[in-house]
Amino acid sequence: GVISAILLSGTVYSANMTVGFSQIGSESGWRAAETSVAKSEAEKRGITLKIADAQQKQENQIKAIRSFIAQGVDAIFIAPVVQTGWDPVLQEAKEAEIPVFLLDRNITTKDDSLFMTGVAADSVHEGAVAAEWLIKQLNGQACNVVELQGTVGASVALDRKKGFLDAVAAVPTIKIIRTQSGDFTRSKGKEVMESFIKAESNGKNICAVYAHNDDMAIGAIQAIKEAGLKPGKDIKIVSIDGVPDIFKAMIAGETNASVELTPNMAGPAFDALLAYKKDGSMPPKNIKTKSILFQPDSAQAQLEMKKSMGY
Ligand code: GYE
Repeated sequence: GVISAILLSGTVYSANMTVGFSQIGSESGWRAAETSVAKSEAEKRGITLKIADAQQKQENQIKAIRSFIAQGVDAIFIAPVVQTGWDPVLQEAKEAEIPVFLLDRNITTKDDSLFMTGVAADSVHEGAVAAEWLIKQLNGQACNVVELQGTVGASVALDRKKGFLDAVAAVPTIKIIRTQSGDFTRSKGKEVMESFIKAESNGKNICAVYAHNDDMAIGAIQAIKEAGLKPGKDIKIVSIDGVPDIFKAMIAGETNASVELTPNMAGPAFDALLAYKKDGSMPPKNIKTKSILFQPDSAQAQLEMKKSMGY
């Protein structure tokens, strides 16, 4: 009758559900967008979302996860700042029968049953897409590349590095002459780029920047300008994320390409959670989002689309 219809509809589960989200911090524009999309996706489904900001520290994430377990939340979402060291706290969640969903970064674990699914892009592929753009642009011309890496130990930094390296390994005229972490932030990206410029004949020895995210690319643009060079022209730039500010930089002619990734990581995780709570159905171990490269010709349209989506 009426009661079973309500039970079967699934909405009865979402209405009273609480999800704890251990977010990394606010290092980048992409991260801020992910947080705000998570809030609106929760609201759409009538789910209560509690967000804990870990300020880039795994120990803060572990504390937040323990507190979510103590509160008896219905599920835990984690954007894992680094790749290793999660098994003990995930074991605690498993013992408390709280399903865990990973967002936007991966972990290495001995036991895959410690999480339900991970929603993320293929970061090795993102690095390869960035490299292929550069290889095509250069068309055989020699090029010294500097690399701005993401947070040390983060899966996305390791994988974006690997994907790019593997692709350029086949092209002996492309050399990565310097590489360092800029921690995914604008300020660190700028600082590291300044030191690269100083060490490489005031930037004249640098042909291209590969930044693991847009914010570091934006920092690099500032450093290049301050050194009296033209970003996007004297030094080519390719990065990852597709945030509004990088499209603005493309429109200004100051950067060349970005591999977009959606900030909507929470939506697919909520859907997987609702399906699981409804009838126990298990999601695939990985839910992959797309990676599409954008260049200045489509920057205006992308910027408008992002705006209309509220990013
Ligand atoms: O690309 C970057 C960030 O983990 C996919 O983290 C995410 C990355 C994103 O802060 O901007």
